[in-house]
Amino acid sequence: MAMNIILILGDQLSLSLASLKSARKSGDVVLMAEVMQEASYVRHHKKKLAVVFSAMRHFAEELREEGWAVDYVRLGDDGNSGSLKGEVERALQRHKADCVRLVEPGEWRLKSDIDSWVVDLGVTVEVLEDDRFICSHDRFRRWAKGRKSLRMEYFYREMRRDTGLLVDGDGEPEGGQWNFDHDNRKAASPDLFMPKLPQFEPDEITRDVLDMVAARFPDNFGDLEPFGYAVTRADAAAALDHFITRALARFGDYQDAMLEGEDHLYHSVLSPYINLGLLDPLEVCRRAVTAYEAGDAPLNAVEGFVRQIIGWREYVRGLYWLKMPDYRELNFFEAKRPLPAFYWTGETDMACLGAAIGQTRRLAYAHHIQRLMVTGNFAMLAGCSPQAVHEWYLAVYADAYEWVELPNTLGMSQFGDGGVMASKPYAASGNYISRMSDHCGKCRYSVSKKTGEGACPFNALYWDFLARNESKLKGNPRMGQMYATWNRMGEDKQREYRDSAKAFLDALEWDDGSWTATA
Ligand code: FAD
Ligand code: DLZ
Repeated sequence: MAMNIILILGDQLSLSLASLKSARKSGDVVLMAEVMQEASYVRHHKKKLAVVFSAMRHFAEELREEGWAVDYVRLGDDGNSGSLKGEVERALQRHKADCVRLVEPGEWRLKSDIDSWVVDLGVTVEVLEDDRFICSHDRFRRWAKGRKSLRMEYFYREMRRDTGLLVDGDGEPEGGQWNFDHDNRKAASPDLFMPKLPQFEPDEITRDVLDMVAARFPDNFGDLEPFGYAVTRADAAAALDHFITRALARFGDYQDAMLEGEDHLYHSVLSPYINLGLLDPLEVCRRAVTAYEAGDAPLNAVEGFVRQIIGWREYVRGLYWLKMPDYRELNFFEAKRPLPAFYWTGETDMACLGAAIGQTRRLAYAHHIQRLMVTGNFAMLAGCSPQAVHEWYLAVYADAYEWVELPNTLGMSQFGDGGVMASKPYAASGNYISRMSDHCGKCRYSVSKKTGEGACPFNALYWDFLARNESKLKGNPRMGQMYATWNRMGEDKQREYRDSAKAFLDALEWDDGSWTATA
């Protein structure tokens, strides 16, 4: 039988991968390749590069221990062509093979590239569906077909029934409700006990990767060290254990909270591992449900956590493949500004933004509400182009891959799709941040001051955003109350808000492109 090259991409680090299941340990060769094409399509955070490369190298070792023949190409290896296509071509020649098999990539960009390989390389290219997701492309298309609105909630109920998670024998939801979100909006207070996140000491493989990233990507965003991410399946499992036993019980209550000096509160920080393939999403959910069944975590926490994974995560992936490639270009508000320079430098007097961007630089992590209601909200209110915002999110987080990042950024946080994902924009003034965090007490700006010098910029930006986009939003039934308030305000007050927003935006320094220029 002829030899096949089994190409495993950097975010496909699962022993259960469909391409491995269909391969022969004696006869086929696994190819993994570090290439500049993937390392530079955005200027990834240094920690993201280190997590991916180190996890890839550890996974190659694991495969060898399992008896696979692995051909691993390092970024600095002589002759590295810089692209996946080039590395496949070289491997086909090295091993005298004429068939490459791989699991479909997570990003449209790479899928288009792979589509050209059959012709360009003149070989057989077998692309298998990624069955690590619960919902297949076909299943999602069937769910979406003919629906006027593609709301996550209805999709999620089907995933609950499909997986049997938190449903009884009649397919009815545990606790009588599908969703306990209304219980999950408590503001955090500083006297809460926050579990410290486990830190994993870099081993020799990781140290080599850290040296390589430091040498080759010195100008990329973010701090490379200290580095404490898990890069093996065993350490990712330890991170999951830690979350289930120490944090899950309070995950629901404080899901939307933000607290100075607390980078993750009761969030799991598991997304990098799930997205890389080190943890299986269904297994993660089952562990949470087992904790509920054992009486170790309440239903609002476990349902909320399970919803993020079998609901949101599967839903955004389905939506991405349903709507791409056009989705990436959508810009409902026709917003054109670049990002403020402080998204890259972290230099801002706004305490909430300073905290979210500061920890993003340090850790390549911010939790959902920081991403949605602080950096996302600000960028939308300021009129930044959703494509510029997308590029930032894709670069700065350790868990960022376009299939999950783009719908969350362009759809959920920027309303760039005009309401496919969200029924109204996630726009909020300083009051929201004040209610959900303790940032405002330490901020140079006053959240109770609405306009002028020293007022929280979110306040004027919020009304300016509504005024600017009135023609696009006033027909939205969920925005009616806000426009009624705006229209009752009177012209002088309205002008004050708009002038205040303009003065703030005029004084900002904007990204001149130097941070986003790729190699
Ligand atoms: P937890 O709060 O502990 O949630 C548990 C798990 O649920 C996560 O690990 C993740 O796998 C999943 N999850 C939660 N929310 C979502 C969601 N909205 N979409 C998909 N999965 C979800 N998530 C990414 O994995 N990669 C991204 O690039 C990404 N970009 C985002 C950009 C914006 C603007 C926003 C608003 C959200 C983005 N998210 C992204 C979703 C979410 O913010 C992260 O998954 C979450 O913050 C990861 O931290 P955690 O592991 O502590 O999550
Ligand atoms: C993110 C990433 C990086 C930084 N580098 C590589 C790489 O060198 N080789 C590789 O196979 N994969 C890498 N990845 C992950 C890919 O970018 C990812 O597979 C695609 O974006 C599809 O999700």
